[in-house]
Amino acid sequence: MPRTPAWTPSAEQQALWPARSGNVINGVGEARVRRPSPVYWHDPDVTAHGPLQRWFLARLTPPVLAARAERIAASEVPLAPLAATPTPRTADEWTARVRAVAREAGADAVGIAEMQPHWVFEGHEVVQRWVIVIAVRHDWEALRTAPHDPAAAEVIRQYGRGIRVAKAIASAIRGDGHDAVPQGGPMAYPMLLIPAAIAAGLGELGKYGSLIHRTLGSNFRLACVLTDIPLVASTPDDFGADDFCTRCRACADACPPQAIGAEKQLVRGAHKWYVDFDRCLPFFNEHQGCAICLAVCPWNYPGVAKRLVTKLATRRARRATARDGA
Ligand code: B12
Repeated sequence: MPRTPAWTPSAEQQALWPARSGNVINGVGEARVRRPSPVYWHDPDVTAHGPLQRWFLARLTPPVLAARAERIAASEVPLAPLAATPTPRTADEWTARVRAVAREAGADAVGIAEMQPHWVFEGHEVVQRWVIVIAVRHDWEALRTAPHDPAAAEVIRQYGRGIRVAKAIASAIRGDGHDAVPQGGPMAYPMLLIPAAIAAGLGELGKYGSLIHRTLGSNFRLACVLTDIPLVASTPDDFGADDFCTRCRACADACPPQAIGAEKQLVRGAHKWYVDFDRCLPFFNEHQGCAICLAVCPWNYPGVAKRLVTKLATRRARRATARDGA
């Protein structure tokens, strides 16, 4: 299929565009592993693209503003007080409890990873040892309308659900006498969620820079909880999505600003799929968040993820047999 013709940002956005490239801020081409620099969804006064972030928020339409009000209400609910007597539990017991609370609170997936310093944005600090990562699914019928209002409203509604689930987990841990801190979007800090989610066994990085989970596809939002209770780390889940993305061009062909490349790139010491920030952001901004890449991804069509996982496992087994027989 031919690529969608190139899209041009409005004059209004072009006038706000900073001299500094977001790709340079993100460390494209850098071989050294380093912490990410704040680029977007940080304090707009301290980032080069801050004026564009303000412009985005000033243009939200009424359905999106209604979802935003729900999301803000969820983020204002206070955490449970820290109980005076800490409940002792083993790492296995805590892990089972955290998973149960997460599911009860509505998480569609949950995983645990040991915190890594290079996930934390410059200028921020995470002192806790563990990160509990949760995923909450978007309603598919709403999400598939991207880049239109229903998808934008759904994304924000799920930010609200993400923070509600993260707070439920943090409150349960605090109720048992141990501290825990929730993190939910849309603001980015203190840490990057995707590398933590990969380490926590929630899936693989897709060509379009979002995470692909073996049953949810990429049709979800992430949130997390930081804590020091003893926990058991999950195992990364490599089910073949990366290989699939190498052959698939659905997102790259459908992306109006052509922000998704065919090849992986070196970014802050990791060779990975990378979305061109300078191309993605203007379209994202003009459409209250876009998400066309999620809407066209085969992994997100209802019922498809399970079939793809089976197909990829069969392909792998066939390759292994051919190798062993060679
Ligand atoms: C800033 C931001 C954006 C910016 C810029 C992204 C960019 N590529 O530069 C804009 C506004 C353009 C954007 C767009 C989108 N975003 Co966004 N974004 C974020 C945010 C808040 C911070 C990420 C960031 O600063 N990236 C800039 C630099 C660090 O990017 P990077 O080096 O290329 O790293 C990216 C990935 O490669 C991965 N990553 C980072 N380090 C490493 C290391 C390894 C080894 C690997 C494998 C991966 C990996 O994480 C980064 C995610 O952008 C995160 C939430 C969070 N706290 O993590 C959500 C987040 C990544 N976005 C998300 C989504 C879904 C989107 C959109 C589809 C929009 C939408 N309406 O939903 C598009 C997709 C475009 C894209 N993937 O880049 C989701 C992803 C959910 C999922 N299924 O994985 C997140 C996690 C928000 C959430 N809470 O759910 N986003």
